[in-house]
Amino acid sequence: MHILLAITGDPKAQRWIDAMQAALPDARFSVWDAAGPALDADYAVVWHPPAALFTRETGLRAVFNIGAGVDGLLSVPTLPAELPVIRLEDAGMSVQMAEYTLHALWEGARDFAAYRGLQASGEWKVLPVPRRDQWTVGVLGLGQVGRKVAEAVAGFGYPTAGWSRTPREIPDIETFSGQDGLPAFLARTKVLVNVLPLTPDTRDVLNASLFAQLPKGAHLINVGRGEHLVDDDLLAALDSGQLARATLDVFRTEPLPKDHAFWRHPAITVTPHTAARTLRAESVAQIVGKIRRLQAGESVGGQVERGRGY
Ligand code: NDP
Ligand code: OXD
Repeated sequence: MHILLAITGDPKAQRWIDAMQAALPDARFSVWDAAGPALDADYAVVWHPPAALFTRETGLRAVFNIGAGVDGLLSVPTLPAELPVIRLEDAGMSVQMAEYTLHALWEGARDFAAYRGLQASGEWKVLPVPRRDQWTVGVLGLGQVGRKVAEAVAGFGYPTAGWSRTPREIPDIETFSGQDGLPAFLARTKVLVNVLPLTPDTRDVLNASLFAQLPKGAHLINVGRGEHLVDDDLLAALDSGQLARATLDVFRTEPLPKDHAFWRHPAITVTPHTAARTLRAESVAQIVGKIRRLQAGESVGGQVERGRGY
């Protein structure tokens, strides 16, 4: 069995190979080399792979994406339509996303942003007791990540809802689905958390019309993808007061260009696509387990439905 790694942006590909080799001692591993020959690889393990990989390696049985979101892989024009695409399922990312969301939520709900301002002016001032029932949280996307985020937030007693494509039932979470369910979901949501996958249906979903359906002074946390957000609509909503704060981890262009208005906006917090890091040990264990099952002719979870884009 030959496994090819093409992990764009990670100079430590050898560490992935070492970890996979330890679990699959009989397998052969290679790192993608644009100038190299065809390897007749059986599996590819990738992140934003080059288009040439799929024209050269035509015998692949499956491609593993070392992230939850497959938008960067599905957009590769040479990706064969029938090639199974398998993404990471949680693999330690959901708990990180929950931590990130709670931290961003508490900027407002526990007044941390306000206290920073008071510290800057040397003021000892206790703000009114926070009312948890007024900090309604709504999570767009109730998959591997969104569900964990919603459950974590609900666990702290915030009234929590979630929105998905198909109807879902989750204890302690008010659930909404489909376009018909969106207006009622937005109307009850003060803090909107986006953990949708990027698909043709969800691109630009965070726009002026959506912001207008949130209660005035709402907060946005975007940990999905930059292409979900219409940047100018966010700036306009913050300037008008329709939105009060935004915490953004993902951007249309990454790294976020130095001259982008988000960097300096007083109501925006920027982090460099780090809400959840891919954890090598967890990811390798998951991928190796799936390769073993595929080799045994069994089915595996996390297979992307190409028609719906996630
Ligand atoms: P899943 O595929 O497990 O879940 C996707 C969820 O989104 C499902 O609940 C699905 O609905 C819902 N959904 C998809 N399309 C629509 C739609 N058109 N309308 C309403 N709901 C929709 O994905 P994950 O939870 O694993 O990951 C979600 C995304 O989070 C990733 O694609 C990635 O973009 C982002 N991410 C970002 C990270 C970061 O560091 N910033 C790290 C990890 C992930 P249904 O349940 O009906 O299928
Ligand atoms: C992912 C990501 O999709 O890191 O896993 O953004």
